[in-house]
Amino acid sequence: MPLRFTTAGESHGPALVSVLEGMPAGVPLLANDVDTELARRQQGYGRGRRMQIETDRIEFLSGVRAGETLGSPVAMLVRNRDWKNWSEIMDPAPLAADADGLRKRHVTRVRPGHADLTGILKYDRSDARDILERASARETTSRMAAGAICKVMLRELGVHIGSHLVHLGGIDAARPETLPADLNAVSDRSPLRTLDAAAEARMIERIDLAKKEGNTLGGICEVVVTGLPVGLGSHVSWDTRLDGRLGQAMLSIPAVKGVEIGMGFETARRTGAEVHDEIAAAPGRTRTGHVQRVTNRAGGTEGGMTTGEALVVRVAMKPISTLMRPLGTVDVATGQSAQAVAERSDVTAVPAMGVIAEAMAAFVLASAMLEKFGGDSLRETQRNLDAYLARLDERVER
Ligand code: EPS
Repeated sequence: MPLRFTTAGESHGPALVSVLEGMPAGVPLLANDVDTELARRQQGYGRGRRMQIETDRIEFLSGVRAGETLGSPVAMLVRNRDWKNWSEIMDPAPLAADADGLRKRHVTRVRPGHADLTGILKYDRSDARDILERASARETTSRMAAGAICKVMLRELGVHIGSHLVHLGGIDAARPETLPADLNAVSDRSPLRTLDAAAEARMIERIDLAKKEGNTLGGICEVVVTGLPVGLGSHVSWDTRLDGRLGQAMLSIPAVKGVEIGMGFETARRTGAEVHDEIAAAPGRTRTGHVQRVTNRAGGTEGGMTTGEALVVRVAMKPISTLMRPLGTVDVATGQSAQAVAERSDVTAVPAMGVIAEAMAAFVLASAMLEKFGGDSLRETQRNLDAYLARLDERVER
């Protein structure tokens, strides 16, 4: 069964829902494994007041028993604590008292850059709240829940995922030559999840300034995955190439506008000799097939397959489209020009985006692992992985 997940929930509705199907039985899983990931997404300097209201906690509704997955769909619920302030606005029942058919807090001064305008035209709505509640990046909480389980499965198979912020609002963070072995243990200690303390101080000043100006900021995070075996994904068809699948997953994160793997866009500006990674023998490195890329400019994929080197994916997020000093727009109720609505929001959510990108990478990689190794139980998946690794060893022993 292919691994898949679906999410449901509005930002100010009663709860967010996530259903993950196809996870093998026997993956050790505690609510805390998910809660820890949910909490990581809630961090980050530059978030607004909403994050002080919410303390995201998972409730398993199915698929987990006695600390292990059962192989059945894992249904999960995260309640919105802010719901109590929005229950009337978000009430599914018709509001008879609404004289003009519009609810309190309705939105007609649509925000440039947001889903507001295109959404109401496409779905034929008069209140952009019908669109923005689902377009809100609050939905990524549900993705984190599914991704957290994928991460546990990958960890059991020797694969580890971390991330750090490398750019914010025009300021680059220096990327150390060698990343810390436990990347998140270091990046999670930083309020911006960056490894460069000097850049961090300047980024914080930049965020404070943007806040004063009623403006917002974007940035770039880098996801790094270690321990992958060579050969996940495939060169054979367009939709089996792992790069393409990672790209789709990353670009589906709200406000994400660009994805690079390894050297990414820079490869276009360089010669072949400056781009391709030379290969050297490296006996004992089973997961790469007993070789080593002398450099890892490819970022861990060749021909749409993992090489076994670290997978390096950079993800670029545009500035959030809710500005406290709003941009010009059209009020769709009157057709007149207006200032866009200024809803409570964040100055930046780039640190959170990096954590979400980890979750999306976890889902894509767990899917690719299960495609290659199968297994209705984790033990079976592990056995099949071990047999593949043994074959990689055998090839060099000949
Ligand atoms: C968001 C606006 C803000 C963010 C929210 C995403 O929420 P609110 O409208 O309630 O102030 O805090 O992010 C989250 C709630 C979250 O959990 O990340 C938006 O419009 O996208």
